[in-house]
Amino acid sequence: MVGVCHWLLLLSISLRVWSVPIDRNTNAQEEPPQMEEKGEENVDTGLYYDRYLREVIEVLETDPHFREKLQTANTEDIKNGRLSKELDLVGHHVRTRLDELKRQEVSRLRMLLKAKLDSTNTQSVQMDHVSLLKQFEHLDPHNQNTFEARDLELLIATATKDLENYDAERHEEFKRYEMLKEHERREYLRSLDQEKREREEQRLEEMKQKHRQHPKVNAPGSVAQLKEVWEETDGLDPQEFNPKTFFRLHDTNGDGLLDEQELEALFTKELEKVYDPKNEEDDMMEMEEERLRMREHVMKNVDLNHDRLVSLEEFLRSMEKKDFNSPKEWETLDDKKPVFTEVELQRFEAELRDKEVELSRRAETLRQEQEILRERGKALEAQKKEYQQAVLEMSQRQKDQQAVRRPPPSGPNGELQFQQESQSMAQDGSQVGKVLVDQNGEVRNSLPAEPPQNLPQHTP
Ligand SMILES: [Ca+2]
Ligand SMILES: [Ca+2]
Repeated sequence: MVGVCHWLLLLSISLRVWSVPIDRNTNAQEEPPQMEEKGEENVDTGLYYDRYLREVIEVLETDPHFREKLQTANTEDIKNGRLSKELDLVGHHVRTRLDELKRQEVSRLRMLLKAKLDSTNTQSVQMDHVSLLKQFEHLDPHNQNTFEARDLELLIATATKDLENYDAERHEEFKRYEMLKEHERREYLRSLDQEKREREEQRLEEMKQKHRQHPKVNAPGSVAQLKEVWEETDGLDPQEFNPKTFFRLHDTNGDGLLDEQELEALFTKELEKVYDPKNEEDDMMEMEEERLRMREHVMKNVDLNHDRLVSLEEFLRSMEKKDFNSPKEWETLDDKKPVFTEVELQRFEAELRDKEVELSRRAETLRQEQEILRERGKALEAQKKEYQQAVLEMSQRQKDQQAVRRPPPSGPNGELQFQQESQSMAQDGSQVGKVLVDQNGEVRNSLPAEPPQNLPQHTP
């Protein structure tokens, strides 16, 4: 049962652990354990090739031969690539489906590359796809059309490595978060005048002290800590504490193992002593870092075979370890040195400044481009007007020419005819130029006050 099953198990556990949102503990006490979730296909490893990984596993599991091999393979078989060789024996339709998945993945990676190149404004003179695709380690870039044993080998190796590095990345992310927080705090204080700054510094110091006042935190995984969960969370009699019962009670998905999330859930009680989302002085990001530290501490002491799972046997053995179970208080993040040094902070601030400069440079380029576009738009508009004017003049000229050529209108027997318009104008002639006197005795002229505009210009 060790081997790929474990790898897959580990993978699926990791999927669940990492799918939990960062702020999951803000309401941890009200929510039932998330193990009941059925939608495992919706959770994400956080790996950028998560979907590909999942789909490959799903397709492979549809093959009875490969499935059987999965059950009997051991860690060695995976590491030395023996399992990947079994790919040669899977059914044709499974291979076709895998080829298809790989082609989709390659085309997705190409798009990623293109977007990256576009965003950095890199003009790819001759884009060498193979060498660019080499930066992705989870598939073989030399063959972009079919899924081969090498692809499975690379996928397993890369996913395992990346998953193992995940905690390290989380610590790194937290460090950056803390540096940003410190940077902003300093900038803010710098922006105040001396009197205000001193007052603010005092307020921040008080908040810090308030945060540090909390009940004693038990070392995670120690009997004292577990007993507290037994009594306060499970509501059981402390006199009847039973490690086996405790284990079963907290193996919420009933697979006989405590995985990372089941383990982390045990620390909620301790974390609540230090962090309350309602308090301004308690930072929930720090609580998550604390939870991660606790889990790592327990795994280091309890997980003897390093499969990132705690078996009942490992659990019971940990109860016997005296040094692990010493009633020593847990050193929280606040008792530790800051997670970054002053030099690291300075480097981080320099990076921030560089980014800012780069951003304003890009904003300026964009503004200039916009300006050029606007100017070009204006020129186009002017050109359009000129063109319309030319068309108007041309059609007017045509009309004039036609009018000159047209013979005078004639009656049925060839006699000349009066034009209706001029006739009615003659009848109405009495009104033209007549001065009118209105009811108030004011003089009004029927002629327009101003000469009509836009009259055709006669050029000599
Ligand atoms: Ca479990
Ligand atoms: Ca283990």
